[in-house]
Amino acid sequence: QTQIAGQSLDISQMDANVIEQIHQMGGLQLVMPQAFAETDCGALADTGRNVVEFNLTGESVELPIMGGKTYNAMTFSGQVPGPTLRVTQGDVVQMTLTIPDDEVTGHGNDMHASQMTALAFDSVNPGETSQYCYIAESAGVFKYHCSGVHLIGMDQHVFSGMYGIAIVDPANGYKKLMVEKTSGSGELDRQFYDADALEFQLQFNQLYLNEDGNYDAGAMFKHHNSATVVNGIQFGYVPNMLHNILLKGDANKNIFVAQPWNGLELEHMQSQLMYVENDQHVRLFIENHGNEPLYFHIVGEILDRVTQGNRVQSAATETWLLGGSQNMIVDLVFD
Ligand SMILES: [Cu+2]
Repeated sequence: QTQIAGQSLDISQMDANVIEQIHQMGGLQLVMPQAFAETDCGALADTGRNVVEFNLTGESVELPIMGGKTYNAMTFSGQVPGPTLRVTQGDVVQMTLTIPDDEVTGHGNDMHASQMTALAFDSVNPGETSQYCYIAESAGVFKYHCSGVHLIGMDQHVFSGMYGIAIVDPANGYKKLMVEKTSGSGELDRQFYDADALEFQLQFNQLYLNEDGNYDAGAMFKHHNSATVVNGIQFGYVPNMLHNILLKGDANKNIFVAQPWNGLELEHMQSQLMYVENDQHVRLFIENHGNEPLYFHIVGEILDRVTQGNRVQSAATETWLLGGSQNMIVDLVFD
C-alpha cells in the first residue's frame, strides 16, 4: 500500500551532485504524451467544416498596476485576458500566432479546446509566424495560454498575462433555463427562460510580482500573490469616474484611492458595470486561470444552473468551486 506524503528536496543534504549528473546525461527534456488528432490545416479545411480564423500576436507590454506603478506584462494581442475565441462545436479553429520582430522572447499557445499537447504547436520565435488547426470537438469553456519557449517559462508567461478562453457553443445550441418557484399553495411553479441570454465573461487569475513589477516565481510557488485580477483588473468593483457619472451623476463623487485608473481617458483599462434586469436570463462564462481555488458566489443570489462541458452540474447552488484551469457556465435570473 502506497501513501503519498509531502516531501521537500534539500539538495545540500544529498550525497550526489544532481546538477552534475544531469549535466553528464546531456540535460533533461520534459517529456509529454503526444496526441493523435489531425492538425493539418489543409486536411481539416477539406472536411467541409466551418473554419474559424483566430489570429494572435505575442507581445510584452507595460500595464498599470495599483499604486500608480506599472508591471511588465506579457500578452496575446496586447490585452489581458487575450481575445476570446467563440466557435460552434465541430468548427475547425485555425490559430495563427505571430511574434513581432522586436519582441523580447518567443511564445507558444496551448489551447485546451484542441485536446492536444502544447508541444504539437511548440513555440514561435520573434519575427516568425506559426499556425495550427484543430476541431473544437467538445462544447464548453476552454482556457488557452502561452506555453513559454519549448515549455520553459510557461508559468511566467501565463501569470504575466498570456491567457484567454475559447467558448465552444454546443452544436445544438444552449438549453432554455428552468427555474422553480414556490407558489404558496404547496405546488412548485416552473418558469422557463429562452436559451438566449445576456452574456458576460469573467476570467480570474493572480499576479505574483516583485517590487520592480516583474514576475516572482518564488512567490508563485508559495502562493503569496500580490494581486487577484478579474478580466486582468485589480479592484474592478471599486468605482471609477465612469461608474460615478452613471450612478451618481458626478465624475468626482465616490472616488476611492484604491482605484488606480479613475480618469475617463483610461476607460480601456477600467472595469465596466454589468447591467442586468430582473427576470432576465443571464449567462456567465467563467474561467479560473490561477493557481488558487475560486469560490464563486454572488452576494444575494443563487446560481440557478452550473454547466461544464455541456452537462449540467448543479441547480440552485449558492457557491461553485473552480480549481486551477477549470471553468463553468453559470445561468441565472436575478430576482
Ligand atoms: Cu509567452
